Parts: sequence; C-alpha cells; structure tokens
Amino acid sequence: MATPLEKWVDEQAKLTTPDRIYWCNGSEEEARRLVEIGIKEEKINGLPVFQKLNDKHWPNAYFHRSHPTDVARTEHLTFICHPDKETAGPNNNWMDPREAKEKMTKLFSGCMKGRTMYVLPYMMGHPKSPYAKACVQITDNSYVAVSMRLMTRMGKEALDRIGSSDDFVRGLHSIGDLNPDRRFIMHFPQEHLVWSFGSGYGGNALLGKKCFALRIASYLGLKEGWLAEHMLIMGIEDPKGKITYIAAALPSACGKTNLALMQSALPGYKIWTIGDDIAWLNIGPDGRLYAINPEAGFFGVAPGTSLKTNPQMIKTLKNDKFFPTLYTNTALDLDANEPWWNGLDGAIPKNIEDWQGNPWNPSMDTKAAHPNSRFTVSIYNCPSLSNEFDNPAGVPISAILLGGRRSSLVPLVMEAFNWQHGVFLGTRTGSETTAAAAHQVGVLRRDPMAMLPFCGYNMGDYFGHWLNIGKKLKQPPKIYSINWFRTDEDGKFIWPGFGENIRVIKWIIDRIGGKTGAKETPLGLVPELKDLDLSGLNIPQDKVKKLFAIDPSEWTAELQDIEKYFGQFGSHMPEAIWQEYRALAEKLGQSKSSKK
Ligand code: GTP
Ligand code: SPV
Ligand code: MN
Repeated sequence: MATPLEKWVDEQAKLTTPDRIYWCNGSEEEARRLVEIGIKEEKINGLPVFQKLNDKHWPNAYFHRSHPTDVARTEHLTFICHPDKETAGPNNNWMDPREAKEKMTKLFSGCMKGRTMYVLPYMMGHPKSPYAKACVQITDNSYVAVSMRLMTRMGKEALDRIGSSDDFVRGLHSIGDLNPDRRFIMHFPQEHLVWSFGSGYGGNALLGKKCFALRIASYLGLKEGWLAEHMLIMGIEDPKGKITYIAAALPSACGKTNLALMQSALPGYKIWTIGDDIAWLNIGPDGRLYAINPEAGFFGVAPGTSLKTNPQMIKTLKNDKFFPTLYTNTALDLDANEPWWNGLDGAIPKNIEDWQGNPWNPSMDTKAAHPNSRFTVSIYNCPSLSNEFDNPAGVPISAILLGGRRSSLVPLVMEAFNWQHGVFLGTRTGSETTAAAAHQVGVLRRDPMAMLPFCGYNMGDYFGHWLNIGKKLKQPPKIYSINWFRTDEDGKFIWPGFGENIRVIKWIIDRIGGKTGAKETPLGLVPELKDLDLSGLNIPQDKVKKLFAIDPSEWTAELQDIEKYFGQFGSHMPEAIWQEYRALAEKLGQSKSSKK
C-alpha cells in the first residue's frame, strides 16, 4: 500500500505531468549533479540556471540570475487561505481556500511538462529535536532544489520521521512561466499546505523558509503553545566565559544576519551564531523560553557585506566545507569570473556586468548588484557557529530584542518595564521599508515584531498569544527595543552599527546580570550614558544624546498612526495592549489623542 507521502506525490504528478520524478537525498554528490544539470540542461528565461564562477577566492561559487521581475518577495501576491477572512486578519491578503485551490489547480495543470519534478524531503530543526517538523517540497527547478539542501536538513532523516504517517508539511512549487500575472503564493494553514506558482525567488519559492517556518508555523504555534518568529538567535560570551543567549527580531534587510555574525568591537566579547532569520520559541521543561533555528543555512543580503561590516560572513562564504555557495542577482567581475557587489572590499573591478547582464561602471547611477541580491550558504561554513546549533533542546533565551529601521523618534536601545510592556513595544514597532520585498522603499509602515508579512493569522490574536506565552513562562526574557538607524541633520546614520552594536548588547547583558542601572523615560528604560561603553568611539556627546532624544511633540503623529493601526484589529486587539497605549499617551502628555 502506498504511504500518504507516496500518494500525495503521485497526485501532484498527475496534476503537473512532469517528464520525470526525482526524489532528492540531500547528498553532496547529488547537489553536484543538480548544479551540472542547472548549468547544461535546465534554462530559465532562456538562461542556464547556474553559471560556474572562479573557485580561487570564492570556493564552490555558482551564479544564478533570476527573472528581472522576480527578485524579491511579492507580498501583494501572497495569500493566507483560512476558511474565514477574519482568522487571516487585516494583516493578510485572504482568499477562500476553495477559490484559491481552483485558481491554483488551473495554473499547476500540466505545468511541469518537459521538466523534472524534484521531491525534497526535509526537516525544519534538528531531526532529534522535539520542536522540529518534517516537511516535503515539490519543485520543478534545480536552483530551488539545491538551495533547499543548503537551507534545511534534507534527506533520509526526514523520510524516516514521516514514515507511513501523514504528519508532514506539504509544499508544491513550480516556477511556471514567471509571468507576474500568474504568480501566487497560497498558504492553507489548517492543512499545513503551501502552493506557490510563478516565482523562483527565495522567500516565494524556498517553501521551508517564510512560507512554512513563519506563516504556517506561526499558526501551528498558536494552536500548540509556541512562537514562530522572524528572529536571529545568538550567544554572547563575556570576558569571563559566560554565554548569554538572545533572540532579536528586525524586519527584512534591517540587520539580523549582520548582528547574528557580529565580530565584537569590544575586546573580550565573542559572538556565537545560532540563526540569522527564524527562531522557533518553545517553553522548555524548566519553564524558560528555548529557541531553535529551524534552518540550516543563510540566505543573506549581499550588498554591503564586507570584511569591514561582516568579516564572519566573508569567512563563511570563503569556506569550502559545504557544497555549494550560490550568488543570486549579484554583479560579476568578468575578468576574474567572480561575484561582486556594492560595498565589497577592495578596488572596484574594471570589467563589471550588472545583475541583469549589462556592462556597468561606477559613474552610472544604477546599482551593479540588485539591492536584494543574495548569497545562499550552509550555516556549517560559519566560523562563529555555536556548539549549541545542533542541540535538539535549543538554547535558553535571556533577552528578546525588537527593532526596526527608524531615522527618528525611536532611541538606540530601551528596556521594557515588563513582559506586557515589551509586547506593546513590539506591537507598535514601525520600520522604513527595504528592497527585500517588491514595494516602494523607505516608507514607514507598522511591522509588529518584524512579522507583518509573515504572521499566518490575525495579528490581534498574535499579540494575545505573545501575552499568554509570557504568563506561562517562569522566567520571561527581558524585552528591549533597538534602533541602529537614527540619522543626523545630514541624513547620515549616527550610530556606527555592525561590530559596534556589541556596546548596546553589553549594556543589555549587564542589565540581565543586574550589574547596571537604567533611567526611566515615558517610552521605557534607557542607559545612563556613563553605563554605555563608548570607549574608543568618536561620537560627539551631543550626537549620543540625539540617539536617545525623546521629543513628545514628534510623537503626536506617531501615536495617531499606532492608534489607527491597532484599531484595524477591532475585538481581536488585546485590552492589555490598549492599556499600555493609553499609559504611553498619558506619559507623553497626549492622553487626549487616545480614544479607547
Ligand atoms: P533579511 O535577510 O531580509 O531578513 O535581512 P536581515 O535582517 O538579515 O538584514 P541584514 O543583516 O542582511 O542587513 C541588511 C542591510 O542592513 C545590510 O546591507 C546593511 O547595510 C544594513 N545593516 C545591517 N546592520 C546594520 C547596522 O548595524 N547599522 C547600519 N547602519 N546598517 C546595518
Ligand atoms: C526576508 O525578506 O526577510 C528574507 C529573505 O529573509 S526571504 O527568504 O526572501 O524572505
Ligand atoms: Mn528575513
């Protein structure tokens, strides 16, 4: 008798009619073969899927150029298909599941004719972890198959875990014809199912990542009592050798990867990386919050990555341990046949081809690499990988950092008064948009806990779930708001960021250890300037003050925007968050603006 998995694969094959079906085992030998197929046989948009690059400085490097209309997540084409619209909430595009399936069935009908169907069994999380989930993705694209080998734990362990059960997350993907009019990313949280058509871009096509590990998993977390979050996880070793684990949520392209691999600018501190994008947070047997990274690779923003900003990532990319390393929509140094992007170390090469294959030179006002060009690399290549990465139990989290990209208003760092206030800090977070999704860049939008594009249900209920988790924790982590992106009169970042962020983290660790005080403001607790280690940094005192400036008059519009945002969630909005809102408005002397 066929197992539920075999039956499902068979049904998808009947629908999509591929020429061949190939079950991936996740081995290196197989990845080498798939890359060869991507170089010699498979084409996208008339171009080979992979181009081999020079191995001398960038081991195992392969280049992938995606369709020019397919270079970022497409939030307007992403739907959450709960049976009723209210469960999806105002934060999501919604479609009736029946209507969505009808639409998608038409698109998927016969779409793999002439192509190979790759069946990818994979684990999100360590196979031995009680928090891990087994999944299977089907795709018709070798770039996606190879990327999934890097980003997940693919192969036999997932198949063993699934066995003859039907307890696995299903993902059906086809790049279709890459026509944006026929591009949809449909989520069916109740069925643990994703259908994605018409895109080969990371967040749309690597279904283990945002589609499952956040959108579907956040809904599973609501049902099962845990949290799936858009967070990095890191350990910070202090000069005495004590390691403190923290998780941090920042919206897309706002600094998670850079923070997770940070090289400390303060002597004696060392960073251990566990994850750079997604954290699953569970209440452990001792009542503390434990984090695992369900992924096994980095899909990171290339531009700006250099020995100066992120030396550990450059070392990760230059490590030849795990095959292969992919570069998507970067520029190329044609003389060296190497990847190149704006901000990379060294002189600008003479003979550059931009991400679309056109000649490029620095006098042009375009970017050589697409602003959302990315590398895909195994986490096992990372020299700062924590020994705890493969610990099935995860790591105990002492602090949660919630941040955004704000050129004004929001201080560099701020501690919440308590868990409920911390949740409020997260719910009201705003951030200026980036190139990680296809929309206008630099526009302020509310992005609670950096989860706006990734919460698979009504965000009002999500806020309530956060509050409930806090109540169940014996020792809830302290919550902090962070903002690396405040600018001066000339529009320049005031805070140097990157490795210097350790100075903020050090204050946080000192707070956790009860070693330092804090100053109360209407917004939260901020450092006394004497407690923030700025030694060796050349920031004038008035600029430092500016990093923490709170001007109540600037907050009028902000409070109105927050109130409007919260109002959308109607009866789903927890009263406790409104209470926090009213308390803040009152402290800022603006209680009149609060209606509720
Ligand atoms: P996703 O992979 O999209 O989720 O992004 P991410 O949150 O991992 O962001 P990442 O670390 O890749 O950073 C994105 C961009 O933010 C980089 O190109 C950097 O230029 C910039 N950035 C990261 N950290 C800092 C910082 O501390 N200060 C400043 N000014 N910029 C930073
Ligand atoms: C993000 O956009 O937050 C990313 C890249 O991490 S993607 O996988 O495309 O979502
Ligand atoms: Mn991300």
